[in-house]
Amino acid sequence: MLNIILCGAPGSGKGTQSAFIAQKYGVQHLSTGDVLRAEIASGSELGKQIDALISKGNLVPDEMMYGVIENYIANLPKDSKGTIFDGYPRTVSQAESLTNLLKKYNMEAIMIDLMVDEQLLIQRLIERGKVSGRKDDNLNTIRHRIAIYHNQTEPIAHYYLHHGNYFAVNGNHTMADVFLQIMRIIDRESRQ
Ligand code: B4P
Repeated sequence: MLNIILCGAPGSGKGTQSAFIAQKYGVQHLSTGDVLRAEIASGSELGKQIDALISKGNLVPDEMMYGVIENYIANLPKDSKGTIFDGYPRTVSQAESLTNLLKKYNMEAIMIDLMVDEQLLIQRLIERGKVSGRKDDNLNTIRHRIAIYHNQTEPIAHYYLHHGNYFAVNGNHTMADVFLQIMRIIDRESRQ
C-alpha cells in the first residue's frame, strides 16, 4: 500500500501534484482543504466556524482535523491502493496523530516536502486568486498563511526527518518537472 503525505507552504503545489499522483498510482486523494471547503459550502453551523478561520488564513483546530482523518482511515476500502494526504498534517501534533492512526491500522507513509521560494508562492496564489474565488487568496491573507506555515507547519519536517521517512523536492520548477522528481522518490521507495 502506498501512503504519501504531501507537505509544503500554501501554493507550493500540493493539490496540483496530488492529482497527478492519484492518477498515476491509483491511490485515493484526501485534501483536507477540499474537505473543509465542502463543509463551508454545505452551509452548516460547523461550516460557518470553519469559514471564519480559513478566510482569515488561520488553521482549523487540530481536534477538528483529527475527526476528519480518523473517520477517513477507519472507512478506507479493503482494496485501497493507498492514499495521498494533501495538506495533512499541518502541525506537529497532527503529524503525531497521523503516525498513531496509521500504526493502529498497520500502515506506514512517506513524507514528501515541496520546497518553493516565497516570492513564487505569492505569485502563484495571487494568480490562482483571480480564478479560484477563494477568500484566502489575497495578498494580506497569503502573507499570514505563509507566516503560519513557518511557525506551525515547517517544524514537521524535523519530525519526519527524525522518523527517517522524509523526502524534499524542489517545487520551483514546472509542474511536469516537479512530478518527475516525485515519481523518482515513489518508484524508488516502493521497490524497497
Ligand atoms: P489547501 O487547500 O491545502 O491549499 P493551499 O495550501 O492553499 O495550496 P496548494 O499547495 O494545494 O497549492 P496548489 O496546488 O493549488 O489549504 C487551504 C486552507 O485550508 C489552509 O490555509 C487552512 O486554513 C485549511 N486547512 C487545510 N488543511 C488543514 C489542516 N490539516 N489543519 C488545519 N487547517 C487546514 O497550487 C497553487 C497554484 O499554483 C495553483 O494555481 C497551481 O495551478 C499553481 N501551481 C502549482 N504548481 C505549479 C508549478 N510547478 N508551476 C507553476 N504554477 C504552479
